[in-house]
Amino acid sequence: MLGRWVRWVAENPPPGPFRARFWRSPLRGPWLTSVLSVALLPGITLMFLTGLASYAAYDPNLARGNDTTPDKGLLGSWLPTWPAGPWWLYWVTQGVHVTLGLVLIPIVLAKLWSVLPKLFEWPPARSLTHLLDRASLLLLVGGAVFELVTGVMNIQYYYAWPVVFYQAHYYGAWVFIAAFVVHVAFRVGRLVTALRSRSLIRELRTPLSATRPEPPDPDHLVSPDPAPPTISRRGALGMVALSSLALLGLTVGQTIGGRARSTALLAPRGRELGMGPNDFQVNKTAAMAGIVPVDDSWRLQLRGAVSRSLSRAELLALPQHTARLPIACVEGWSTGIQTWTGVPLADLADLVGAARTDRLFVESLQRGGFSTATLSPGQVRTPDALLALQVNGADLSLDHGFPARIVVPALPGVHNIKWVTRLTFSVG
Ligand SMILES: Nc1nc2c(c(=O)[nH]1)N[C@H]1C(S)=C(S)[C@@H](COP(=O)(O)O)O[C@H]1N2
Ligand SMILES: [Mo]
Repeated sequence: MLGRWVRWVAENPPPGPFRARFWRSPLRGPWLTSVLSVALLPGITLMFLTGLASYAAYDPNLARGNDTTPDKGLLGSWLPTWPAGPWWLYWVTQGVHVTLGLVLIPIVLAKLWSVLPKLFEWPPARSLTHLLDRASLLLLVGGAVFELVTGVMNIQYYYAWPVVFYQAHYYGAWVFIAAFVVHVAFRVGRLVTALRSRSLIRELRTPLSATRPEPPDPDHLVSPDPAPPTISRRGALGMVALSSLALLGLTVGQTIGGRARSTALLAPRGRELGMGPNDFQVNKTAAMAGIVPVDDSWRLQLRGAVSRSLSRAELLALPQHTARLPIACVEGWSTGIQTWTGVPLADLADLVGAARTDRLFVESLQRGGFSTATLSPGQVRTPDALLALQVNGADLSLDHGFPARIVVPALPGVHNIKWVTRLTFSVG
């Protein structure tokens, strides 16, 4: 009785998208899906690797001020310490991560469109394996959408949920990549077969008038009742490629920085002009951070084996070092290369008898927000790591961190603390 009922349900899908004839695009088919997959495969791999790099760059295992994720356990504790060079390392890895993430959006959407009928497969489960396979797709599609949506929300400063962005984005990435690996492993055979079924070159030469559906496939991607085509495969692929190129063109300028920034029309903040030599992008202005103008009573507090305090004039009287470095933000934008001058962090460490293996805890006049960071011994001791007092030959502006800010090669922007008030060197 029950068996007959189950069979009846399986043979009678509900109306609408659950019926195969609902899907009529003549372009859907394993070849088109596979071409989009091949474009995504290296893209997603690179996204995952640069994303890992991004998390590692926070040096979450240095604790204090960096990452407070509780129970990160195996997913975080294995991360190596982030190096202090080459100087462009974070600029490139994070620029690639954010820009590529945007560029992949049209391809991901096209890929989802190409397999949309599978979402409405009927019956929902034919067997236990089929059910597990579909559940893994839920993690795959859900994970991809979650990562893209949270990523875009973050770079657009739209914090709608009370979760810390990078924790959610990081854990989401592991869920997604696990589902992705399973997905690729189970489908790579079909992918190769489908790619061999047509020549890409020939397809790119086929106009609309000669566009025909792919032959019926075991996965039922090809419509059983295709409508006449209204766009060729090359037209569809071209549309996706152009969308990706447009996103690239409208965002990459924010990573390059400098004059290229004016081309980044999709960047959430325009160009916040500083004055004269300080005329480069400001993320958090002094007003936004609640910083009031700092006067001559400011003194830098230094703590190590001994404690000291230095006025700005005393800091300027110490040997000064100049380094040309960009500040590169996790959001993918950068200040472009600027010329920073100040006291090497290593000199300040020596001044208070810090050990070569000491970490540095940085604190700002600002309260809350991104106002503290812990730097590794390697970051403290690299020659271009500075407590910067000047930029491009002039005193730092208040918006860029006057009286003093941290500038370290390959360090994520957020750790280049502005309005520094205290530096504490210690074992941890
Ligand atoms: N005290 C303090 N320092 C800070 C920030 C902040 O909000 N407060 N923002 C950080 C972030 S997220 C970045 S990307 C850089 C940006 O530097 P800029 O505003 O000088 O361009 O400063 C960092 N230093
Ligand atoms: Mo940032």
